[in-house]
Amino acid sequence: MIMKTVFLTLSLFITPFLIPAAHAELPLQTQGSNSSVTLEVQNMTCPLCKFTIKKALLNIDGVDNVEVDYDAKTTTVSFNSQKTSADALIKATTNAGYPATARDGGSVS
Ligand SMILES: [Cu+2]
Repeated sequence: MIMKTVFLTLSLFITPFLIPAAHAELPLQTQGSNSSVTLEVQNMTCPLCKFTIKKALLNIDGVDNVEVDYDAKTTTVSFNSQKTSADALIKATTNAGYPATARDGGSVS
């Protein structure tokens, strides 16, 4: 019983240190290659769709952050342009059932 408590306490203590460690493995070249794009996403019919889209995009290596706006039917993706591309993001949402296009005037920078 005591051992179990000690283990749980240790786990809680160690976890915050494990998360930054995983990020530290990213290569240093990622600096300066951060890009973002806003996609206009079709077929978003209910609020749960945003989770499907988010999951599909976060599965791509190089995607850092995904914000899905259900009301505006857009998704803004932050990604590493050395690892992936706007085309790959569009392909992923399309494969998940949500064809998308890069928003007009929304530059892929
Ligand atoms: Cu839905």
